Amino acid sequence: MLELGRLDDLPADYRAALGAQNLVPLWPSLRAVLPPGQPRPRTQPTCWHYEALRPLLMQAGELTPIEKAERRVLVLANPGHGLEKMQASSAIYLGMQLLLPGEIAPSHRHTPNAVRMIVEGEGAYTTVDGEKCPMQRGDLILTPTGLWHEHGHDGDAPVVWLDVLDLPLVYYMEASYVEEGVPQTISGEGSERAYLRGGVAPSPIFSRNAPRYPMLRYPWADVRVALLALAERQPAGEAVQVAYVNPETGGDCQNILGFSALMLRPGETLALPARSPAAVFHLIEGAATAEIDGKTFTLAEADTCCAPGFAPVTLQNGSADTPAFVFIADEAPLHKKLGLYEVRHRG
Ligand code: GTQ
Repeated sequence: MLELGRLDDLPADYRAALGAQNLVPLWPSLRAVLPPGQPRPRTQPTCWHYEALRPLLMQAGELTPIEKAERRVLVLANPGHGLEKMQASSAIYLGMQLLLPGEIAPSHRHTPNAVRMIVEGEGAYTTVDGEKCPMQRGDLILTPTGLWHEHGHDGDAPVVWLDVLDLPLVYYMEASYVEEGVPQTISGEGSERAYLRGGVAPSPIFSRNAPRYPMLRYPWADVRVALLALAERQPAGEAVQVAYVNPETGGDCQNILGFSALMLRPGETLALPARSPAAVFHLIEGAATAEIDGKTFTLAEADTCCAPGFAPVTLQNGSADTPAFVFIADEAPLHKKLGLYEVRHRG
């Protein structure tokens, strides 16, 4: 590829004249914005170990009352983007949130979509659009764009969850904002039970009015059962993976980020192809290693790591007799909608 002219090849007075008219020459930056062959992600393979993070999160509980935080969160920031950008990848934001017994994180709604993956503790709940969603370890709770949500805690020990938002993308789009609300009136609970049996959905055929987000809570107990059943019939070498879908459409449960759960059988190694979207891996149960672009991370329970787009990823169960369960968030729905989605199988 031809080497192009640089900015400092140009006379200073010419550059100043361009700047004064809000003009920029393309050619000194052409290779940076259109790199050959594949992107040059800022996103770096990065791992956040829960054992190291937890004491700092608990310290935040002592240092900052909930009234002074609204959401008491330590953000898992990718150094490749600069910590202050609070990004795990170009579109993914990750945060570990702490709620102490009796605390309330008040009702609000915002344009970014959020989900929570519950990491630790009992007795907390999120109320989403009037539905009370109890939090148990491994549950996935959606708070899609525009829906009111607040968190409360009736238990007696700290509760921690992982927040996954598309905040960096929505912020970049200059579309990010929040509205404050009032405490919600709880109108129901357990709507996910209507979808518990695959193949049937609530269907009063004379008044069909499926909600846009019919399922807000995906209990881990149910997802785990589905994975174990799948593992029995899936040929060895094929991934045991389920997607969190909208049970009305079968499509992704949210618009921008995709979510799935993966089981690694005892001793299993899974070489994933390089794909254009960035991805996040969070270990729900067991022990595993993740090799991302040649960097290997050892994952204990509640550890989280992220992979840039176009990076080959190899996941390995660290145990010979126990399965490992991984929660995955990725930018695939976004890439597919934009027509940018690519898979590159290893040569
Ligand atoms: O719990 O509503 O990590 O609004 C960042 C922004 C969590 C939340 C975050 C939020 C929330």
